[in-house]
Amino acid sequence: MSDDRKKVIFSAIQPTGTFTLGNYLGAVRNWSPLQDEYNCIYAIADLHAITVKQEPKLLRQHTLEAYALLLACGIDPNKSIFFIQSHVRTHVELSWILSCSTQFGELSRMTQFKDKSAKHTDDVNAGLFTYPVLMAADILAYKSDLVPVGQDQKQHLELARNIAQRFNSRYGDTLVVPEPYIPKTGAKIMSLQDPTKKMSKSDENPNACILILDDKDTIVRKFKRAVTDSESEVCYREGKDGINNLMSIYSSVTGKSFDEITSEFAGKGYGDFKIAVGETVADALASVRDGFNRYINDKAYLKECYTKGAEMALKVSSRNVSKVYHKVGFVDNELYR
Ligand code: ATP
Ligand code: LTN
Repeated sequence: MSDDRKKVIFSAIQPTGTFTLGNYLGAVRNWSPLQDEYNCIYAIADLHAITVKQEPKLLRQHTLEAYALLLACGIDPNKSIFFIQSHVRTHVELSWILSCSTQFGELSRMTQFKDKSAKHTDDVNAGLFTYPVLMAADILAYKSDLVPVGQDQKQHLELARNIAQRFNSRYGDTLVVPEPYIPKTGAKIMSLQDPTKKMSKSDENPNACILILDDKDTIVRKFKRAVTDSESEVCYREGKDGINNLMSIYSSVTGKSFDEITSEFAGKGYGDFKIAVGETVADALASVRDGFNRYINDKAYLKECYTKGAEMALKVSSRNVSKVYHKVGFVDNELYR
């Protein structure tokens, strides 16, 4: 019964490729510890993924891989509602309603739209433009209280809040206005080759990012090649972007403070530090890799989990969305579950 008073958390991740250490430390690693304290709802955002061109076969594969990977990261389908976004039709339905409470001007100001439309000039499609409305629907369909997101998604969350407030003032209190949830850990991880840029799975240089499924040798090799500076002291200081990034990574994985890390490596060079960071990261990711290999090879279990997740998600969201339909003035539909 006390479950009813738990706050609702919603988050999602796009299956646009293999996840990086940035996605892991900045996002998905923080999701599993929330499961005991909150009612967590997590999705693989495949509808969002097609706003940029995807090879259909690969999208299907990446979606299942993302699902398996999150199970390996500790998302427990018995504790959370964990599903594939396209399996739950209410997201698209609510998205249309919300788009009629969203202004063209505010969508035009979204920096992700500006960046992505500049990057994919041959395909500036309407989905890329209305992407944040679908994201608002994901969140608002579950009356979510809190949304864990990285810095890059904050503007979209702010828009979701504005849409909810606008809808409520037009139609009466219906939608819950969500708050951002900033995890205690979750540093922004930078590229190993250009530490002024975010580590990103779409980086063309394979040495720039650590993939969650890289093996130990590859991880250590990439860290050995990480760009640093011409000094030799391991300490966190402005201007030492490469070392600062390695220190953030090491600190996120071990829980050690920057001062502790500086003492640990006093008198040692960058070479030793890079190897230590590489080995520590590889060891931390080993259990995720093992779990992934187990889940991805058990398609029947995956299907059982995502089917159950979608059933539960549809049940909760259709209750909320049918209230929205009613408020808007649609004739009640007996067929709407
Ligand atoms: P793309 O290269 O396709 O833009 P991406 O690797 O930047 O992808 P997203 O799918 O946009 O990743 O992000 C998924 C989640 O991971 C978001 O919550 C985002 O904040 C987080 N995230 C992505 N990259 C990093 C990073 N380098 N450091 C910390 N968090 C990150
Ligand atoms: N746009 C997000 C993924 C995403 C999301 C959401 C995050 C889709 N729907 C709802 C939080 C809440 C991304 O690319 N990281």
